[in-house]
This record gives sequence, C-alpha cells and structure tokens, in this order.
Amino acid sequence: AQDCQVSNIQVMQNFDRSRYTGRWYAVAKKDPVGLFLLDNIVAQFSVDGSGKMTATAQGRVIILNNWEMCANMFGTFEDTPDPAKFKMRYWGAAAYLQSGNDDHWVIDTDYDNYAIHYSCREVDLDGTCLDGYSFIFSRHPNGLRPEDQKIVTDKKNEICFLGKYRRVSHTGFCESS
Ligand code: DAO
Repeated sequence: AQDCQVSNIQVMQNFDRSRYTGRWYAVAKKDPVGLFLLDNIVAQFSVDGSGKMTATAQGRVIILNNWEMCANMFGTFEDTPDPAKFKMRYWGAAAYLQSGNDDHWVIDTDYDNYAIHYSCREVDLDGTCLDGYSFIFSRHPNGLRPEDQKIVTDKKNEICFLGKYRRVSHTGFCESS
C-alpha cells in the first residue's frame, strides 16, 4: 500500500554505508523545482576515518541562463536515527554553484548494481511531497541491468515518483575536467 505520505516512505533496512562507497552513475533523475544537475551525473561516496559519509559529485549544469559547465560538488552527511536517512549539506567548488541542505534517503540498494535515492525538499500540507528529487544510480554507466529494472520501477511507484523521471545521459562531458 502506498499513500504518498513522506513520513510513511520505506527506506533501505540496515543500510551499510561502507558497502555504498565508490562510484555511482545517475541513470535517471526526477527533478526538483529549479533543477540543477542536468546529465553526466556521477557521484562518489566515501566514509571517512570517523565513520562519517561524504560525497563528491559531478554533472553538467547551465548557470547564468546559458553558460554550460561541469559542476564539481561536495556533500557531507549528518546521521539521523534511521541509518538510511541523512541530512546532506552540499556546495560547489565555485561560489556560483548551488548549495543547500537536503534530506538524502537511500530507498533501496543492492550495493553492487543499483540504488534509489530520494529527497523531499518541501512537504505539502497533506503530507505528500510538494517539491522533491530522486536519483536512480547504477554501478554501470550504461544503465540498469534488466533484472534490476522491475525492482526500481516498483520503488519509483512506492515513493510516488513513477512517471516523473527522465533518463540521464553520459556523453563524457565531465570526463576531461
Ligand atoms: O540537481 O536539481 C538538482 C538537485 C541536486 C542537488 C544536489 C547536488 C549535490 C550533490 C552532492 C553529492 C551527492 C550525491
């Protein structure tokens, strides 16, 4: 059953941040209002010496209306009582890039192939998500394995974002920087 209440969204059980480390390619994205990262989005998660999760990410962005560039982004994650729910503080290598503080929830992952991320920025008065975004990550730049596609589709539906994703292409735009 799925009522689209943000507070009822099920996240990954017993999330293991160390198995989540390494490179993840965004293969699909549900955009928030005022989208930022367009495509060629790759995230690299790490766990530091004190056990805190951090990340770097790259992606193609368009700033100041039509200057296209590759954004280098950084994120630090604050733990919460749920091991799969974090608060992410993020900023860019340059001051004109976006920065903020978002929820960062891991909905599901098998650690080796796919991961479903979720962030609701604004919860509506009825408890549903008014403004949120989600990344579908793959360990493989070319997309999800066929055997993972049904799991991911089911989860997109559970988080009430089914039909709201677009494919994220990887053209090598950020590989030279
Ligand atoms: O692209 O519209 C958007 C919202 C994404 C903002 C977050 C970008 C920075 C992420 C840093 C690390 C982790 C995945």
